Amino acid sequence: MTANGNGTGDILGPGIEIVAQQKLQPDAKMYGRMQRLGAFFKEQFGAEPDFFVRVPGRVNIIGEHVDYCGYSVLPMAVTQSIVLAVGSNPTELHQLQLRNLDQANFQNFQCDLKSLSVELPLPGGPAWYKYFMCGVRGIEEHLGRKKFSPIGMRIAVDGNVPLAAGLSSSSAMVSSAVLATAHVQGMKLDRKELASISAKCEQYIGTHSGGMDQAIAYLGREGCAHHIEFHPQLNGTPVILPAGKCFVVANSLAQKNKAASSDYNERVVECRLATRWLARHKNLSNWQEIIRFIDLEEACGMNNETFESFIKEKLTKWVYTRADICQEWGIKEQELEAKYLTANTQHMQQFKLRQRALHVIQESGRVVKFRKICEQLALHASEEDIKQLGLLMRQSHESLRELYECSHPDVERLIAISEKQNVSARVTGAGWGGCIVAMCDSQEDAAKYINALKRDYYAQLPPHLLERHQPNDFNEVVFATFPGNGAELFVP
Ligand code: NG1
Repeated sequence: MTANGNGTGDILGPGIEIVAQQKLQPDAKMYGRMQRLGAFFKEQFGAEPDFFVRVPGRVNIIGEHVDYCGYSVLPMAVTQSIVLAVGSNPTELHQLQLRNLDQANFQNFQCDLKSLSVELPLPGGPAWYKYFMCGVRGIEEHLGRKKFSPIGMRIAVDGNVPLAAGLSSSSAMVSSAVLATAHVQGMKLDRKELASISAKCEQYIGTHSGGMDQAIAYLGREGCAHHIEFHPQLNGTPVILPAGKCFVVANSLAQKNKAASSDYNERVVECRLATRWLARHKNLSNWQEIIRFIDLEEACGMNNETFESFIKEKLTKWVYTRADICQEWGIKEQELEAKYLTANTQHMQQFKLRQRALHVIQESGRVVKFRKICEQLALHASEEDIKQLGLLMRQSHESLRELYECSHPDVERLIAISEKQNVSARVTGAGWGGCIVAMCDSQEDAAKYINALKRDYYAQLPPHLLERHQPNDFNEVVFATFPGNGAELFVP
């Protein structure tokens, strides 16, 4: 086993990188935070934790709403993270006990690991601990009931990833639960395997998401973004962002809890319907089973350009009704609902297949171009290339607003201020609120841009938000961000 030099893990051979156990040193960045969490753990459970887990949130630089269609994305891990202090429970062998450091907002939770279930209430978002339960259940399913030992776990949680803001707080929680449970169960901590388990089990929460957040949560590396591919298998390639450029995250403070609404799954359903529609036009006998654009592209030997022309040729309407789809496929509405809609999209009457498909194909092309330009820039700086990066970010946002319809008036206000400052910006994450990510030419430019946002957006917030964020000069809601490490495991 050799250390990979970045402190994030050990390399066990080609393609296998594990989450290595690190000794928690007093000079470690997380030392203070872990000490505080360890003290809280002791106060709650009367014992010291056995180990700590840290899993970051992420900001996606480009490649939005393409992961569940099989296409690659370009995120980076942020410094905000979920930290867990974990100990076994010697007295109550099958009990899982969860405590959140933020006692005022997150209730305590306890359950029996022998009868684990993640039942979700229908209206409203899931309680915070359900995300944790997803992770425990993910490991249980992975190992199988027989191999999964219901070893009691005591967990103290501390999270500082902004909630429902597109920075992947939910996946950081699910992935941290997967890592902690996997370690307690004595599993080999292979980063890609844990990322895949985390992506799969987060679906228990009800969203049919892709695997971007969980992949970067494990594969992130200090100093670089990652080009994450999902097809033919999960792969992450470090991408050096252009020297001197500074990425800024600004939270619109319009919260969007994906699991409490059907918007996200509606887009997933539209993409799946569009894929099948096109596959049928290609006379593929298994058209019903093809649900990701990337699989169709591959099956038909198309490339990005030919695929786009094909979409324009075969999806000619702006809106498809249930009747349009049923007639084309020779099915009844009941079959459409049962086979093609998800539990929370049964109400859908209209489907914007053309717009969604065009966004996905064009956005996937932008990701590949963005990576190529970054690679060229690493060899020699070019003003023209830098401009292209900015243009790709702006095009991505425009497409998300117009074709994917997942922006929000508050996000648009942030984008308009960015335009005025001549800064390229786009909504990041699922959208419908949440954060934007912007690219500034230097740290000084980023500071000026942040001041402009504070003056023109944050200082104008309604009183209840001003009261919460002004005392800290809005530093938690608008900040420069630098690529951080993926999941880490520390022993005291
Ligand atoms: P957010 O909502 O930002 O965590 C979601 C999905 C991603 C991806 C993006 C859109 C989850 C856990 N994550 O991210 O997989 O599809 O939207 O690009 O649902």
